[in-house]
Amino acid sequence: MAAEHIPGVAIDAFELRRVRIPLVTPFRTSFGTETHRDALLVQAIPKGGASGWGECVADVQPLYSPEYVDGAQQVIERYLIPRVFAANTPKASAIAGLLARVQGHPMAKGALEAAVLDAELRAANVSFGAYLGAARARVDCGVSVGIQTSPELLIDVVAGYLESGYKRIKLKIEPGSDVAFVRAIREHFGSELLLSADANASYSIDNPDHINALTALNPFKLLMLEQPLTADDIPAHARLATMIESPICLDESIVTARSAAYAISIGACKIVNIKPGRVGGYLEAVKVHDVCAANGVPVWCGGMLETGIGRAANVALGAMPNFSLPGDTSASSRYFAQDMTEPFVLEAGTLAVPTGPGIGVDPLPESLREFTTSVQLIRR
Ligand code: OSB
Ligand code: MG
Repeated sequence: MAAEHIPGVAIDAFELRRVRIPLVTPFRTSFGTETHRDALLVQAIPKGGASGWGECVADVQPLYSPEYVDGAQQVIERYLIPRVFAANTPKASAIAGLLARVQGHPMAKGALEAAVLDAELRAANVSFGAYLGAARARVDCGVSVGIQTSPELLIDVVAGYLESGYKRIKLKIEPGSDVAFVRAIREHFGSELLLSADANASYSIDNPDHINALTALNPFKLLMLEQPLTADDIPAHARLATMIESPICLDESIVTARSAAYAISIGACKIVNIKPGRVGGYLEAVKVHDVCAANGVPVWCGGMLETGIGRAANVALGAMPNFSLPGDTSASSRYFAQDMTEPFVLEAGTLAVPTGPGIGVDPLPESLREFTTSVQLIRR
């Protein structure tokens, strides 16, 4: 379903809603520990018909990327929504162009575009999956496991996820919490386990201890090593790729389809993690998918601890043909005791692509009541 065939919808107002939901277990990465998901939900309210929803994946602190949720909300209110309103009834496919003059802020832009796109698709009675060209009804799921205090504890945590049916385990690592943890998991669960590691940019190519540690991962046959080095140094990843055996996957470095094409062309990555928020929205995410497909580079859908709103759209994206590796799109229960939407439930290691109009899910009234911390209505 090409974008040109979906009519635009006149948006009367946007609601910016903050929700704060406790995580079932703290999530520790090389850049910090999260105990809650503090999300910004963007609701595009048309004159008539169903609202569209988008989830902004910016975190509370600017540690994964320069964006942070308070800043995202402010930039949406001050600089993004006025441009959308000034254009009258822009289609979702025109929004990235309207916002291009505003530098950066991909997560803020992506959330606004997602809300408008969802409103359009609901009005046209087309599901996100159908719109994106989903190639399958269910997507394979992996799980991203936070840094634990000991390898023994990590084995217990991973065992629990494998019992639930997850098809791939991703271990968060950082210098000092790497080789012993990966070795413990590989030795305990065997060579068949699809196992990857995500460093969140915490290693330096100039630090011999760091390079020794990454080289020491070679025997453990990782499916991939995700974003070992700083986001803005794609060439360093190409150099590292000649020094280690683990295939490199880029996350933070890939901010546009252009950067994906560049990274692939210089041999900086063999796999790409696609996060719609990081690249400025689902439409740019499709372009990243297409560039990778054209170069024979497999992709998978990353995650940012989304609520059911963002998850629904991510699962639809993950059903596109070149999403050939299990994603970080885990079940609701991996994150929350109660989600914003009906929970996404893992079955045989997969989640179902929603089939209803738009993202196919709605926030539950009781979750809106329980988790909302503020609401801001911005009228045309
Ligand atoms: O690097 O992929 C990452 C979560 C927050 C920020 C960055 C990352 C992650 C994850 C978790 O790995 C993915 C998820 O389960 O949503
Ligand atoms: Mg990552």
